[in-house]
Amino acid sequence: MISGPITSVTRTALLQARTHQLAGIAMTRAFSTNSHVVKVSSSERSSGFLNDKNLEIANRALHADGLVVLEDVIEHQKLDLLNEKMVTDALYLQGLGDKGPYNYNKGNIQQDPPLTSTYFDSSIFLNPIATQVTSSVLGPKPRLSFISSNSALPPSPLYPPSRQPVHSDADFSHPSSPFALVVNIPLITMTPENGSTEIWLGTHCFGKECQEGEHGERASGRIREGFLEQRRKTRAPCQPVVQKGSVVVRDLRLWHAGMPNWGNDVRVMLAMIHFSGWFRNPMDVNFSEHVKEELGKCSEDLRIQGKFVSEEKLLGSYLEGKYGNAYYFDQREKLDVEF
Ligand SMILES: O=C(O)CCC(=O)C(=O)O
Ligand SMILES: [Fe+2]
Repeated sequence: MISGPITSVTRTALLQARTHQLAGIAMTRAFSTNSHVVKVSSSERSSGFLNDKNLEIANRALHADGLVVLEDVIEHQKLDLLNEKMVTDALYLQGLGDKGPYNYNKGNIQQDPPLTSTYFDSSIFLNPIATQVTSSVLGPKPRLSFISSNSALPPSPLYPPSRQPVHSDADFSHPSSPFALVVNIPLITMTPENGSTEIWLGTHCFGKECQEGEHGERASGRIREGFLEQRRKTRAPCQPVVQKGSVVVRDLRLWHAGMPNWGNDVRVMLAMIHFSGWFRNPMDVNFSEHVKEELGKCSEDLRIQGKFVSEEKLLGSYLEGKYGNAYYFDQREKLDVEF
């Protein structure tokens, strides 16, 4: 089944008008502030492939908006098992305070999932529908070189509610064609109350000229105030409700912001990055050697950049990750060519 732009929220509030002058005639084009949602059927889910029409929607949404929501992709039970573990880990990481891997503020934590025999599940981390969608934009066999998550924690007296600045995770000069897509999987339904990410649809077309803060700084990639002001007039941001079981595919360049979690539950959102084969991102992911076989069976459409370490070593080290902007999302051997 195909659905167009989100229908759950009042549509009138979603449409903004933009006026174009074309050959002297005023034309009005409506831009929705909400994202396209593809409802995945049970036969698509079990075959691991979207039908052609749903793939078209996903592909066109990524080109036009820089984001698409795929609903009903992941089994809830699988998310629950991982969530229980990752919520405990998130609280531990937040407790590290200044030394912890927080992103912009201490209510938002960069957190790696344990890629061990108990928690690794290919239908989550290597989901074939997600890969079908990303490779329709990035080209065949995207590189998977980053598996992590962003956790929005409920406020506490020590860490009052705080929002991130609007930013792009592509905090470096980058191609103007799509080169990287983030596959986000929230482990619970994500709402404005529990810190659903603020997204600025259509902003994947902007470059580093809109940003301040250099790569390597904790608060890099921030969008300058003047650009935000201008963009808000054309297409305002939104904080979508994303149902549990959904996969959100987002262009790495898209402007967005982690928001305060006003609820009681930690909101963990997995983040796998798929890079185009030609984009020479050098990162790699640590997996337990116990998942080697499953990884081998499910990875023919992805080029996984990974290392296998013993389960014991991984369990002792997977929470030693860095904050988000410390990772290298750029490529090596950058070309010196003007486009
Ligand atoms: O947690 C979120 O909703 C987004 C976090 C984020 O964008 C970041 O830390 O770079
Ligand atoms: Fe971000």
